Amino acid sequence: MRKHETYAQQPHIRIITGACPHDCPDTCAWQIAVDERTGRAVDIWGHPDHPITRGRLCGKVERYLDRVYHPERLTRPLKRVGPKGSGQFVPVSWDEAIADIAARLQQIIAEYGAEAVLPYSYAGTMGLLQGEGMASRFFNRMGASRLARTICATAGFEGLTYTLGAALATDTEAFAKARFILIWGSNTLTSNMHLWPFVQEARANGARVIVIDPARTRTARAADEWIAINPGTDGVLALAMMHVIIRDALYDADYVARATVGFDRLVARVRDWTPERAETITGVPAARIERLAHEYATTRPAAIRINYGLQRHAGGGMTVRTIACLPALVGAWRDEGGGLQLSTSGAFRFNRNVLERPDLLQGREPRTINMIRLGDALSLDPARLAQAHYRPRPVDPPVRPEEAGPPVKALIVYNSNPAAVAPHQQAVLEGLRREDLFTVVLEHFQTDTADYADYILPATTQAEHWDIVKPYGHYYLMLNRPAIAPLGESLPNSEIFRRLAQAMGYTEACFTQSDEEILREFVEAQTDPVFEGITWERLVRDGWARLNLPQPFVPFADGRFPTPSGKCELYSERMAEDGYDPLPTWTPPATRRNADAATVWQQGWLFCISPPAHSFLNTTFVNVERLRRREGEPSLWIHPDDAAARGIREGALVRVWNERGEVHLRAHLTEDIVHGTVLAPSIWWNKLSPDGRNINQVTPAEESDMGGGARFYDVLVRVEPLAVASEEPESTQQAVSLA
Ligand SMILES: Nc1nc2c(c(=O)[nH]1)N[C@H]1C(S)=C(S)[C@@H](COP(=O)(O)OP(=O)(O)OC[C@H]3O[C@@H](n4cnc5c(=O)[nH]c(N)nc54)[C@H](O)[C@@H]3O)O[C@H]1N2
Ligand SMILES: Nc1nc2c(c(=O)[nH]1)N[C@H]1C(S)=C(S)[C@@H](COP(=O)(O)OP(=O)(O)OC[C@H]3O[C@@H](n4cnc5c(=O)[nH]c(N)nc54)[C@H](O)[C@@H]3O)O[C@H]1N2
Ligand code: SF4
Ligand SMILES: [Mo]
Repeated sequence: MRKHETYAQQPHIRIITGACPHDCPDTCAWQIAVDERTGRAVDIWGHPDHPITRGRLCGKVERYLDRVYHPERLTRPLKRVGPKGSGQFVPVSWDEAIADIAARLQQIIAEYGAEAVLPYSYAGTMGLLQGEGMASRFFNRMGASRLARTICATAGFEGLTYTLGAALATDTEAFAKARFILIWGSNTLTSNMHLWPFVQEARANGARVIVIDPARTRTARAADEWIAINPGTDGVLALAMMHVIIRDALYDADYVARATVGFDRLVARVRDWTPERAETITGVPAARIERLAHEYATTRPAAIRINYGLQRHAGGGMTVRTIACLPALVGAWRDEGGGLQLSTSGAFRFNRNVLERPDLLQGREPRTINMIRLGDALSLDPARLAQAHYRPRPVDPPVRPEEAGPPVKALIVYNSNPAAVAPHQQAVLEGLRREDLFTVVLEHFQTDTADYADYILPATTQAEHWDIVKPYGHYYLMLNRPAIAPLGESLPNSEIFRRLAQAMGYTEACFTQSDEEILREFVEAQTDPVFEGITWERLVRDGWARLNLPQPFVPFADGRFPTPSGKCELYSERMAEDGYDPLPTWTPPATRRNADAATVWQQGWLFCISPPAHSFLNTTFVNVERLRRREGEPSLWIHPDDAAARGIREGALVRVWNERGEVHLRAHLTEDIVHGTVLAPSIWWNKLSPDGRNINQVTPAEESDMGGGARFYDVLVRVEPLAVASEEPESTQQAVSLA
């Protein structure tokens, strides 16, 4: 008997349906069993009826209750007593904390203006309410600095949008119909496991599955074939595939004529991108590129799953833009089970104004800070602060230091752990250590970031609050109901901002609405046809609702794209206007800009990527002991040849460093990573790492090409046995500049 059936027979057990809040494409529907005698949640499982969840949660969220009831869960507001970063706090009452925080913020606003307050958040919860819902009302009313939430996906998202017009994608269920599946820069079994059953179904019907990745991930092992590629070179592979497809007339002339613009110019562009040339850059043998292009163009339906892993490079936006041209070229969008999936989020055409209330800005236009530049944003040097301003496109003018605005004097962090996840960690920590910076952190746990707070405010988890979650890996809108009462004195983010708003003297009615009222109003305010028939009552009853889209949803079968031209833009006028090459091209990683890979390697550098560890979700779950034990310890995958050249043996502690910082990791020698690249499964907590640091010691805070996106995987490091003393990191002035 399955869990829900077993529990349904126990009179004291209540079963509540909710939605996983995590930053994961799958946005699962879950069920939680609560013992009504104690009010305690006793079990959690995947909802058996949800079409994507299909009764299964991942190994992390199966342990969700360990996290909810973790002995170190924050249950009372805490006020700092020791020096910044020492992690010493005493409990205080909510009234005292809220009153003091409001007074400090008022003081800062009076002296420096509201832009001196910076909210900092990301996707600790993907819920619309506990995410930016009440928080943006609060910060809009205040006129605080705005935050560009770029740390994950903006480069690829922009690249995709230039090409297709919106983040629409092959339906997840439709992957079962594909006969050729290219998993490109995605570790599906780790970061998107609910796609896999559809991939398996396709294979049972004869589909071939190929993974393109610098690492032989568990997904690459499970697939039919692994194509090993040098990081940051996927654009080259795509250009060479287009070269072959056009040269051998394998493209879909009818679809191209009907549904694309710029084909002739694309033909001229890819003429020089021969497989032989591509081999020297990508490391993929020319013959393999030929075969890949033929298989892709001649097997139907053909689906591509790309994820955000391949766009964490200086050319990440252009890479996604280039790959996104492939399905139109071969007409793959015609078929159910053909096309491409990066994100389904573009289908959720929400009107968010009723939720986030931009009208509360009342015409003010506060500066926007790019979140990946947190170290610069917290600097008291106006030149660095100016660099932290959000400039998503090349045509956006640089900000002069005298235009940078006030220094950041207050930082309010929620749903994020920047001391561990943000790049250029030393700069971030230096900022967080400022004694004159007033920092408030809303959290479940005393994270690396919370250690630097003046106040830590205990927040509820998804088991304890209401929300609506918008997925990016399927087309079902999800409702989360609370299963249990808040633990200790913890409060939902929404309630914390509600109380802060009242203490600040914000009297608008939107600061007194309850969570359910807000969500109901939000659902009822949606007018786009995709929400037709989706009511609050229906969400409460069922827990989810498929968008009002045809099933199957084959987004571009008719050849119409929501771009300015109405077609798939192989040539994009809008890109030209924004300062980009209007045609697909290769924008090399910053680490290859000044020298080719061979030179980089000769000088002793290695490329370094740090994709998701299987048992963590970013830094969430690192403190759940069972999951941390399963992950082992912070490690570095290194090719045996690269290890031998450095005298590194299996299991040795190594020093991984560059001019930004260093971290100590345990070497794991393996041919599962391409030669010349190292891989550090991430993201560990600093304080749960043996040397108190993580891989973001070495990652750069500079932007990628589009959307101000992050460049986590575009970095060079030196690796050496820890025992060997060495010279200090060299400066960027040498032949190869770090990026
Ligand atoms: N278990 C787990 N699941 C997660 C997360 C997690 O931390 N843990 N994180 C979540 C988040 S925030 C996100 S954004 C999503 C997606 O997060 P992504 O970062 O897209 O994660 P992956 O799907 O693991 O894909 C990354 C893969 O891309 C490969 N890669 C790195 N650089 C390149 C490159 O230049 N080219 C190619 N072809 N491949 C490259 C890596 O080796 C890795 O296998 O996953 C989410 N799901
Ligand atoms: N080196 C390296 N760095 C990376 C990446 C990488 O691949 N390599 N990946 C990047 C990517 S893709 C992303 S998305 C970012 C992720 O960065 P973050 O979004 O900061 O992700 P988490 O580390 O999971 O931190 C989320 C925090 O929010 C808290 N939280 C969760 N729910 C709630 C809530 O309801 N209320 C409150 N107040 N807090 C809550 C959790 O306890 C957790 O500490 O990291 C980026 N950093
Ligand atoms: S993290 Fe992803 S796979 Fe795991 S339960 Fe949540 S949505 Fe599902
Ligand atoms: Mo992410």
